Amino acid sequence: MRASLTKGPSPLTVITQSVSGEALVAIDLLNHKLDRAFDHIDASGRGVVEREDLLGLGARILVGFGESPTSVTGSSLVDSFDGIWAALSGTLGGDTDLDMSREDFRKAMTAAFVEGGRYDAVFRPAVVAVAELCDGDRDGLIGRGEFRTMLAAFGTAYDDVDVAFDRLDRTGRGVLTVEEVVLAAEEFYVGDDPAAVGNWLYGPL
Ligand SMILES: [Ca+2]
Repeated sequence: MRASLTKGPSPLTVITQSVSGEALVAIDLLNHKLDRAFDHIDASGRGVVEREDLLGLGARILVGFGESPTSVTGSSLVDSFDGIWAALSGTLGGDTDLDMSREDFRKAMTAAFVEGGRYDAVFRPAVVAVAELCDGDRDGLIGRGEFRTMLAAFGTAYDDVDVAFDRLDRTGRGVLTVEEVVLAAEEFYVGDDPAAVGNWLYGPL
């Protein structure tokens, strides 16, 4: 049966109970997360995003950590964010100056990274760059404060950061590993498993 979908405190599980069919549930979950990702980029709430908006998200992350966009770390983050935009716009005709609607963004993310197989080559490097920024002393561990600095750039509410951190910190150690955050991002952006911990990367869905 669908026990894995109907237990647990996520408000999304309530929504999914009314949807018939496992495949449809999975698509709804992923689209819901992609909409959240769109909102992270559309910080001004215009309803469309352009290249500068995605680079702006990268810039907010860098500012949060006091990292220059021209440092080695900073430029690798900027370059990888630019690569994501190029891949997305490439699925929509190739004009990198286009305005992307929420629906366009869903389609492009799905075409490039969910179904298109470009996640590892194009998206993961951006995730790794962000996760490594969170690990300022390079010991492989990310504390709650560093995680909060990252999520602030995404516009995540203060309390939701704590919810996200506690969900991702499966063993209750009080720290996350860089690898855990990188895996959570993959589960969030291209995963359709309703039970995946990574669904909680930005707090409750
Ligand atoms: Ca660390």
